Amino acid sequence: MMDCSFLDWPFFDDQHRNLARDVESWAKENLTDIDHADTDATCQTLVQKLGAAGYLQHTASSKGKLDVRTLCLFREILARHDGLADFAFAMQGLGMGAISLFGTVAQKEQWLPLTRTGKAIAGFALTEPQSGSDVANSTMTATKDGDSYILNGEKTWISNGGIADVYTLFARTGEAVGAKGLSAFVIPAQLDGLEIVERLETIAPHPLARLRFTDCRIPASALLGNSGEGFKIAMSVLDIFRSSVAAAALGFARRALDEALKRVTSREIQGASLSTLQLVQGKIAEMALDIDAAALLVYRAAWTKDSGAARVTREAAMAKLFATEQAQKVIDHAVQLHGGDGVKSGETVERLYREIRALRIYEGASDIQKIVIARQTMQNWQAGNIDQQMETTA
Ligand code: COS
Repeated sequence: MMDCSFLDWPFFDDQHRNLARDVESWAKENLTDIDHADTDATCQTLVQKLGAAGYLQHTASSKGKLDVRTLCLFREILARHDGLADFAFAMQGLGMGAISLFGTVAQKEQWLPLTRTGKAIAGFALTEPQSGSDVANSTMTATKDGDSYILNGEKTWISNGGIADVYTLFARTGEAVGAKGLSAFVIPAQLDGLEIVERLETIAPHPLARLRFTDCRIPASALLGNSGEGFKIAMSVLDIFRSSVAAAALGFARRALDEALKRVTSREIQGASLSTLQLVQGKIAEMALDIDAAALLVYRAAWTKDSGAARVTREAAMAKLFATEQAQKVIDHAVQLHGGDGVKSGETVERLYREIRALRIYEGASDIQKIVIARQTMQNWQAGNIDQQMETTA
């Protein structure tokens, strides 16, 4: 039985607690034995099912505000049951995040009713072959031509690439060099000049692709927010979704602990349960501690954003860095406690071991999160924010 005591923490309202219980029982009924062989078909089915259950309503907002605690609870629960279900839910949110936060009424009316019901699949096209971590150096161009923009360039590692119906896309519009010369757009996937040039296979398969844009004409009304603000739009979306990546890592880690507990209490060594060995107990203790510490960081970041903070860059980066790195360790312990079975294809802990790895890389690698945390900590110190806060509360 999973420990649900964290739901009593003061980060949550009763609506979160009720929703979490509802999603948990839905997941138990709908997410057993999900076929991971055909990821495209499975993701399409999962999006439809999540849409039919009404759950994708939470991935986008026509009022410009997403409830981050809800997103995190969904991802934690779905990831504990099935990685592709978590992916299907999360990408609807990430793909439409910029529209939710910065879109016009017309853009929201065109796309959100479709993605929130599972009738359209969304993607987030930011990364390029030459710029993954260094977003400010993105080179894909969107050149203004009368009432249109012309798109040229490539995007890669695009989740849902190949099955998405709509993408949020970031491209250089040239107002300035670097971060201040990028803009965000919302574009349909069916576009003359847009091709899927490569499908990307990974250790834990998901629909992923490299996209090439050749003289693609889009209307000026596809611009999201103001031109030149694409970098800030991308970072604002990532501030929300990085906490949710951390929540998914937490879900994987909780599942690994469940599996480890099942194993050590059912397996005997030299006539006694594995769970009686102190070295085994040491591992269980470390896993439980890492999980609780990660959960505190995840829901601290989510609660801070939901409580009205303008930016949670530092909190989200801390949550993502810690939860993903520690989940990798927790899962590794679970594999070790399973002995040979831990590396056998098809075992749950073997799947978790493959699934967790990418979370330490995508939406800002661990190394980038460290840079973000250090910069924010130094900025706060230089601005005297810490002293001021102490004086206010004294
Ligand atoms: N919210 C709002 N604005 C932000 C912001 C945020 N989270 N982060 C940065 N900005 C603003 C800064 O305030 C700055 O604006 P001003 O010049 O007006 O002050 C501007 O954006 C540029 O910021 P910065 O100088 O920090 O940009 P850098 O090029 O140094 O980039 C990192 C910073 C490395 C942190 C950023 O590129 C990053 O997060 N990279 C990882 C990208 C990623 O997650 N890729 C995965 C793609 S999705 S799978």
